[in-house]
Amino acid sequence: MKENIENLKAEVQLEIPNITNLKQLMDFKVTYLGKKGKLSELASEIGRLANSEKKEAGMLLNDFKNFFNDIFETTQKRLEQVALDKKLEDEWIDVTLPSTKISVGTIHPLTLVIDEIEELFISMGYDVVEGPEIESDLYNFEKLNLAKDHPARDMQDSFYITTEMLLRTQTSPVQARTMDSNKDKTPIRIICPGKVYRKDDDDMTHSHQFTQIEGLVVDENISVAHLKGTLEVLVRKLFGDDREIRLRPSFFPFTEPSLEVDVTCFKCGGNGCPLCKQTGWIEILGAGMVHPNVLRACGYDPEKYSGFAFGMGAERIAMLKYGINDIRHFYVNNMNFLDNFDRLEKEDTNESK
Ligand code: 2NL
Repeated sequence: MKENIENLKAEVQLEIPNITNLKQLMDFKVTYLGKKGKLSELASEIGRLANSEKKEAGMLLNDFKNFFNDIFETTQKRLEQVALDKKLEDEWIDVTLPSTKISVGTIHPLTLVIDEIEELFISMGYDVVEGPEIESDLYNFEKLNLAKDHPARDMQDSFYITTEMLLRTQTSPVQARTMDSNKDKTPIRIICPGKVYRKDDDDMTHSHQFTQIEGLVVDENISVAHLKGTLEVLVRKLFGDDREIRLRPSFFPFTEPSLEVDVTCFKCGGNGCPLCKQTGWIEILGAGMVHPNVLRACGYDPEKYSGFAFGMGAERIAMLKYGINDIRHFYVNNMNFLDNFDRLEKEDTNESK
């Protein structure tokens, strides 16, 4: 037995240098210490030994097991280190390489203006309502007091899809739909932002597609005073607490009276500068009292109800607010413009904190 064990030890020592990975090491262990391994083979011979030899043989087997486990452990540690070194080598990363630039999206200036206005009006109890961009003649014109032969219809120069359907020229049809579908004819306070389309030639201040934000209030006893107060809150939110407004007579088919709204120049405070063309005033939006014909066409009794409405171009507001000189900037998705703008916006918000 003693000789057998010595041979087995020598065999192990001879073979161990040939083991180069952990899998081989595990197999190696099974070959020697496994259930049907070489040690078991020797152990099974104990039965055949004389009783006096059995004890020593048991100790020798045990000694081999310890011998093997020692070698196994050292080899395992060595091979684990080898495996780790290889993994580190394979997965080596050069942390000094320049990183890939991740561009972070910014909020579009038009979205900022729309969000700011929506937020203000929501705080005053208005609902934000949206509607279809492809409109019927009925809602885009007829219900808004532009009869079939009304000259304004030609003037609008619109994108017709059929004789009855067109790309909406304003967001007023959304408001007409809201009044129309309100079966109980209860008071209404809404603002309607959205894309509108007119057959304009594009230049610095005109675009065939732009963004309109309209507002509408319908209730009993609504007057121009309510309109003026509301617009004052709006322009002070957009252009600063010191702003004043003035109302000039104008004409829209859907309002009577109709008004043009000017705000005191936020650059020079009203003294005159290039931005306000030395007048001290900047034209900012159109407004008026909802025409009785419009109320009637949308199912409201003009004897009982009155209302005010206003409409503005979000692009114009954004251009004035952020000093943008060309309306086409909003639509070309030039990242230099949008990033630069984003920086201005951040400085702006930091200042106001
Ligand atoms: C402008 C002027 C305006 C309205 C829009 C309106 C809507 C209904 C009834 C009456 Cl349902 N009026 N909207 C009123 C006055 C002016 O827009 O310059 N927009 C760019």
